[in-house]
Amino acid sequence: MTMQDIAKSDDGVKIIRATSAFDCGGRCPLRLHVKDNVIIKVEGDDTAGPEFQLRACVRCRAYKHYVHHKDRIMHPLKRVGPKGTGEYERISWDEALDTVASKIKETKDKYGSQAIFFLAGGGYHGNLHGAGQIGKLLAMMGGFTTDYGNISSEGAVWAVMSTYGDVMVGHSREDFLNSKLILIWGWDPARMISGTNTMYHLIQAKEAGVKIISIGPRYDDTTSTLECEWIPVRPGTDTAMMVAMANVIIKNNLQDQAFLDKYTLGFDKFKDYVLGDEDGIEKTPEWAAEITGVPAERIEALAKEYATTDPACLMDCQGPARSAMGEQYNRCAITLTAMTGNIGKNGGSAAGGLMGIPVGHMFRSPGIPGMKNPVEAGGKSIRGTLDLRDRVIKRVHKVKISDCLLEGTAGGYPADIKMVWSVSNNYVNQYGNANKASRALKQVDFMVSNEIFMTPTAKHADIILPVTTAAEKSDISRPWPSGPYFTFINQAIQPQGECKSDLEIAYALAERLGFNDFKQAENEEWLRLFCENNEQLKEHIKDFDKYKEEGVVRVELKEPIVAFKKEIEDPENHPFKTPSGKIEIFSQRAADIDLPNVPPIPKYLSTAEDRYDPLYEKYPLQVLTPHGRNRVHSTLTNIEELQEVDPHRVWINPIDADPRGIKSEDDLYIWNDRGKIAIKAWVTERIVPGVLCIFQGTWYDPDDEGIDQGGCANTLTTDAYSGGGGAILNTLLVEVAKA
Ligand SMILES: Nc1nc2c(c(=O)[nH]1)N[C@H]1C(S)=C(S)[C@@H](COP(=O)(O)OP(=O)(O)OC[C@H]3O[C@@H](n4cnc5c(=O)[nH]c(N)nc54)[C@H](O)[C@@H]3O)O[C@H]1N2
Ligand SMILES: Nc1nc2c(c(=O)[nH]1)N[C@H]1C(S)=C(S)[C@@H](COP(=O)(O)OP(=O)(O)OC[C@H]3O[C@@H](n4cnc5c(=O)[nH]c(N)nc54)[C@H](O)[C@@H]3O)O[C@H]1N2
Ligand SMILES: [Mo]
Repeated sequence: MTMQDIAKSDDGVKIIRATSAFDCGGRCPLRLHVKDNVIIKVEGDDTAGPEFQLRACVRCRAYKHYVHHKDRIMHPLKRVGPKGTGEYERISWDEALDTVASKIKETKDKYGSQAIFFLAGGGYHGNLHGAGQIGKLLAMMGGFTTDYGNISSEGAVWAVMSTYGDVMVGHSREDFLNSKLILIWGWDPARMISGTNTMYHLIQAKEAGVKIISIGPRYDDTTSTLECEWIPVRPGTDTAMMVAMANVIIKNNLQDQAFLDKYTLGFDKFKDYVLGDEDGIEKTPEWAAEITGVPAERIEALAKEYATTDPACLMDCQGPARSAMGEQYNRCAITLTAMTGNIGKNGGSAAGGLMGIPVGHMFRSPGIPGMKNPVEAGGKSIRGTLDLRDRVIKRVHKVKISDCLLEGTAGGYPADIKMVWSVSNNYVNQYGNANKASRALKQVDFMVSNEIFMTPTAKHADIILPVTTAAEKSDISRPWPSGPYFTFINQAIQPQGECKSDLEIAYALAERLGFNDFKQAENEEWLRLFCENNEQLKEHIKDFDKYKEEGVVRVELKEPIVAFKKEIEDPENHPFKTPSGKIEIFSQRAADIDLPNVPPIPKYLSTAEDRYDPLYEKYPLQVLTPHGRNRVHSTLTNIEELQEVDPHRVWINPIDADPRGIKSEDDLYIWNDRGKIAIKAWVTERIVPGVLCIFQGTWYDPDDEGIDQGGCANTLTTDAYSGGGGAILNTLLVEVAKA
């Protein structure tokens, strides 16, 4: 038993230092007050003075309502009604594990291991207890088929890999103070956190007099908190605006030509495109104004201000990159930062949307590193290639899992899937085209889901294995993407009901399947060994017991971390990791792919489901599907206290609402050819006309007519992906009307 009893008061309340393991990017130290195995109160960080406190937000403040929610799955379940309806009966762990073990063996014997699909998501961000061990077990059993790519940030990853050859493109947040101008471009850290305390550092910069301008389709929480100028832009058109800014910079000869000559490749080709020498169309501010809705004068003035303010910081992110040509937005943002010589410099930025710094990025789920999946033996490496066609040899793109399940080898997918094991994800709800995902899972022979709640995905499983929350197990964790610190999750309470962690499920199954040496160490011992033996970790975590006791280890930075500082200051010895060793504004690797949606220089191109698509006549509204403030994806959606914080409403501008007779709180239907949702209205000028905003993550809940009463954004989104592999979750057209 590893219960921590760090402080004990007379009334029998213990205070446990922990964090949640949610996938929000933050990681906030919590003090969980526990009495009689119940969390009765949650307090935040007290391990530093106010200026260094890692302040928890509304989601972790509601942690006790989540851990002790009445709808927790408390024991193994077997499906007794049709798939998707949620009709289950209680069974014993023995029966559940025997069934799963025999289904694995049966599927392997009858069809081969490739017929088993391992579907793992980001629901749990601890290091020891997550999905990795289930993967390891399946690999030992002969392997599995799985997906490739990242539902979050594949567009941005492709952009930075093609341009820099590196994903570490961030600065540590205190470097904002060194800037003179910050352009927040499609980024809303007040809501999506982006590393605990990012807003704190932005507010400090604002108070110190740094000018901040926000560019995006919504007047979002960050813009309102910082009270900064908002430049409204239509979704999916940022690249056009950036290209026009490049035009203004070139026409006024404001580019840092010495920087471009020394560090970059292919600027001339980009310049030919921008000036119209390539295709006869000059990308002027007037050209961009028609596309973006931003007045030409504003684009011109912004370009000049950005190019003449030194240093200036352009913060692009991943939301706009989750669109039909998303990687071009990040590629073009990088090009602007190169044109202004802001890369590798304090107060500047490398752009690229990922914002990671190389501290605390060493955590991996055990079982994944070095894990050989026999099914993939002989397949091409999925890493290091920009050409997605090379990756699909053995794996399936994340958003194409439904098609793989439905079409199998006949559709060109690597296997005919008979069994699915879903761990810490809500596939039906969170990937494009929920109706198709539901259809696909319904025709799988056997599905098992490890879950905490009866989610829309779990409802498709034949067997559900009840899983513990992070409060019920000890683990180590870290924030992404910024840090720099590590947290210890001390087990606060005993597992609820009969719940087990994924790790314990893997152990129990390993025994049944005859892998007697599967378990390498007791949990706490495992954590200690991991911290002591991991090269990067041991540099920071010098005293495991202290780490555990205090719940957090902070990495002291002597100076702010600045991406590519070495590459800029000492280019001879530190080339960029691209084939040319330079920042590749022109990418030969992209040119070799030779596809129209993978241009070798950053370009704005019209796409399916934009305003120029003929479909726009039928469906004249664009949609944004950002991440909700009161939940983490679909996690916490069912917490009533959090629903009150921010009721689920579609944002609609009065210009679109009035002609349709729509008022705030009206019941609406929103639909396209993929599906139809029911949702209430919020009429607001905080969104540009012609665009709706539906926060993703509410639970898919189709009624008898197939209308999703849960208002799930992904009932409307597509399961297509961009040229760089980005999930297209912010490019879609719909119509809306009163219900
Ligand atoms: N509260 C909360 N925080 C979270 C999460 C959560 O679910 N809830 N999820 C976490 C995870 S896993 C991730 S990957 C990150 C995601 O972080 P992001 O990808 O940054 O988040 P999004 O909310 O998708 O999008 C950010 C902003 O982009 C804007 N946007 C969308 N399309 C466009 C466009 O075409 N142009 C412009 N200029 N702006 C556009 C949206 O209005 C939104 O405000 O957030 C993390 N943090
Ligand atoms: N329309 C639209 N869709 C999006 C996005 C968007 O911007 N727009 N963003 C996308 C992004 S960035 C992401 S990262 C994905 C996230 O999508 P998912 O990775 O599917 O995330 P969640 O919806 O939070 O689902 C996680 C599930 O894991 C469960 N869980 C938590 N802890 C554990 C555990 O220890 N073990 C097990 N077995 N289960 C656990 C939770 O109960 C929850 O049901 O969503 C994507 N979907
Ligand atoms: Mo994500």
